[in-house]
Amino acid sequence: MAAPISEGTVPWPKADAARYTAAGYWSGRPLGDQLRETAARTPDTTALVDGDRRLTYAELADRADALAVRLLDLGLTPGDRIVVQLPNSWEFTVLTWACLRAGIVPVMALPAHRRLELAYLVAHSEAAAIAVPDRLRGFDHQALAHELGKEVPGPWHVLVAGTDIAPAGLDLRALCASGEDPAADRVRLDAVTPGSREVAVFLLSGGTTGLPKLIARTHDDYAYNARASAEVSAVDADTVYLVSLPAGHNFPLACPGILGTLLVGGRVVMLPSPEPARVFATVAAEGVTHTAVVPAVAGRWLEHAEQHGAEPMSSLRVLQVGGSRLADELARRVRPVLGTTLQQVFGMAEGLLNYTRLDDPEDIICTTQGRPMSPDDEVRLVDELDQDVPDGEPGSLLTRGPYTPRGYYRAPEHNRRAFTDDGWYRSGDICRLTPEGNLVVEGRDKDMINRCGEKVSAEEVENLVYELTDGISQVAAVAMPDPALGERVCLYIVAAPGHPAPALDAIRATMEKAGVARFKLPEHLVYVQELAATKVGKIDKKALRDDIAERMRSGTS
Ligand code: OOB
Repeated sequence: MAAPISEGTVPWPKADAARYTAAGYWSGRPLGDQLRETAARTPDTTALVDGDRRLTYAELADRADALAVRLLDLGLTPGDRIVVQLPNSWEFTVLTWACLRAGIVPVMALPAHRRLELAYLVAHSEAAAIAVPDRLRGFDHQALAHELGKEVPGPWHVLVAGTDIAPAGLDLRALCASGEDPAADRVRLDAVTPGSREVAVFLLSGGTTGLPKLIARTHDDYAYNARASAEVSAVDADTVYLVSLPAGHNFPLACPGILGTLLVGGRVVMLPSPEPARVFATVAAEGVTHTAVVPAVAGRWLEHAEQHGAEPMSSLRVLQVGGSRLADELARRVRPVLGTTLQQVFGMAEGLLNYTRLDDPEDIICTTQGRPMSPDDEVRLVDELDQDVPDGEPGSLLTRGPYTPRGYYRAPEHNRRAFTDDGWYRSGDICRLTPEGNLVVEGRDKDMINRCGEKVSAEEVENLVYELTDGISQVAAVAMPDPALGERVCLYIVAAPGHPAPALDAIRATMEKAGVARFKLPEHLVYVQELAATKVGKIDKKALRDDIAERMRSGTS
């Protein structure tokens, strides 16, 4: 039997919870109920578009309810976990909505994850099911999903979106069909409605440790996250929101993303990737008004518009950019080239969201990462001793607030480091506050590589390389600057005495074979006799980052 989720979560202190409720941030209503209510208000409006498939609110809500009931009939019970590894698709949205209705908790994995990541997520969340595509980009997700079940002690359900479904799998599309009796489904689900303080979804942390952490987001906090985001980005019933980043990321899921748009009666359009030609055509065809991208994608879209014209983007009112630092120079091109308002978003799956406001002066929009979304977000910038830095000086960002949980799921030891004793989350971002009260992200003091918005833990990569590759005496993974992706993973290696230095291709192949997601594989190697060390004898990552940046500049890498 899987342990109840409540045993692994860290609740907000009672006084804070009462404060957030009194202020109206926490509504006390689970997300599934709130979505149902929107659907009841605008049943005939189109809610969801994926290629040729268009679903009205009534159709979407009824399909989600039917799926929720079928999941319960399969033997899943409220509180059970399901790993969701679906590409951007209507099935993703129906399944997420269904889970929120039935109190089944989706664990938001990424299509890029492979055996190592998925096995860990299944084990750590004690999942009873997984939802996968049959195949994607040549990879057999279905076969892997069945294999993962061999390690699961209890029943294991594999839900497959696609047409090529093995006999042991369940056809997710069939499970998403409209029910015979929507009213009966509703009654059945009313009986299992989750409490608003219960966990709604598990998000994955960007991670600075060996393994990614799970972030338990409650119905109350996540609904607030989505609704308040909708307000700051002017998402309403007239909005057409395009999803092209992986939908399981917090940004496209709830900032305001899919959930924020559906909560206010807008329309969600799903595309499998942010490839410019397809995006431009879809924006024009669907009249997209809002979308969210990482800086690397914004750069590709700007280039595309400069080459082919921005006319197809004329309906786009707000381009949200976040996930990694947007260069001021790129930011300044958004309005002139695309004719749209840029909104910088500096957020984290752990909670805190900072937004530039749509009516901020252009200079603020282009040179800062905005300010906290909620009046009750608390932010401190501190030095190494956790003392507040003087105004305007860079410091390490700590935060608490109504949608920032107080600890990771089932990670008490890690929580002692990642949170202060009084509940502040240590984001690891080095920021400075401008006189107007906006944050500028200047760097980070966490050991992570931000590859095009995908976060790679240096420690995780180092552990894998040690484990999988012979002949290595020391290894350090560091961020290497990259014009297209922002950063890539670079390895510094000291070969063991008497061993030939291992080649990059061999290291990558071994890691891939072991089941590591491709975006974590090293893309560059530097062999050295020894690794730079700090005064206390730790590997000096900063020196290594400076070294690789210098090698790139001078072309000696
Ligand atoms: C978003 O969430 P995560 O959890 O993948 O990553 C969070 C980290 C932040 O701590 C920061 O290091 C970095 O990503 N980051 C940014 C940034 N936005 C995120 N660094 C500089 N400038 C930005 N604008 O990445 C995320 C979650 C919700 C909304 C947007 C992004």
